[in-house]
Amino acid sequence: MTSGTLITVAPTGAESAKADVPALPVTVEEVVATARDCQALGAAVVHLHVRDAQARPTLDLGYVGEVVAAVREATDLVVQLSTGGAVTDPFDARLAVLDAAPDAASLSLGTVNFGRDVFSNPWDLIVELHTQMQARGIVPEYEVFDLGHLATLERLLDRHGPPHGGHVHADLVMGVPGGMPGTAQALAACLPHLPQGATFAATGVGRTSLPVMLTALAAGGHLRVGMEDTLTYAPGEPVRDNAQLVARAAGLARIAQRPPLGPAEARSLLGIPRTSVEATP
Ligand code: KMH
Ligand code: ZN
Repeated sequence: MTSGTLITVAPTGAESAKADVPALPVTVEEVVATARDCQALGAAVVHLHVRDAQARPTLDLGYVGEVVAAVREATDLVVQLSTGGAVTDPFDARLAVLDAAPDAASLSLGTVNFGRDVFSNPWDLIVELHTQMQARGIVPEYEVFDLGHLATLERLLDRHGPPHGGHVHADLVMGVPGGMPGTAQALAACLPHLPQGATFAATGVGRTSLPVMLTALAAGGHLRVGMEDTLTYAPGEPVRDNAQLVARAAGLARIAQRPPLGPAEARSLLGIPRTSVEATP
């Protein structure tokens, strides 16, 4: 069991509108401020979705590169870009995000219903993301929305080799309407299917945040929290900001006697060197 807890903050996501959630960080300044606050409270990784000048989700490399550079400048956090984007994003644009040369990037392991939408991740896209990340020295975080996605991970590693850095880290994204439920039983069912030597984090969407977080800590796992996944702190109480969610996760990790890892410890766990290749201009 890993002694400390890796806390990832996913501050923005692609699903919520700024007009509906005024506290959502969408500008470069807001994202940087949130990233700084969350690092101070115990986050070591930031999972980024980027917004344009109208606060709409975008994969435009101009916007993406600007946020990556600004967060790197202001924090020591591991910068993990989403290659999932929004459900409407085309595959080529999702792949092109890797041109921004983040430290890490998410890699979703299968297609899943996403509320009324479909989050499409066919095998060829999975392989392309995996092999491009290997070639570019970007560390993947494998996103698992359902148990079958772990069978896909096993097949991927078997056919295409380990990720850059050699360490496999998966995030169980639980409670998406269409994916596996955010329950202790579902999390426990995933554990025997993780590759040997892999670490895992878990994310409980919406009201599954707390049960998933508590189960993950008990099982030796790591945590992802943030306004991408959770907008209600307690019944009837909207989340104030990302820092509030990171503070709660860090507090629970300390109670579990697995205190938050700092960014340097996170890099060593994930196999990420301190200085990654600079983004291509
Ligand atoms: N926005 C979701 C459709 C990821 O970042 O890799 C997909 C997602 C996963 O958030
Ligand atoms: Zn995401």
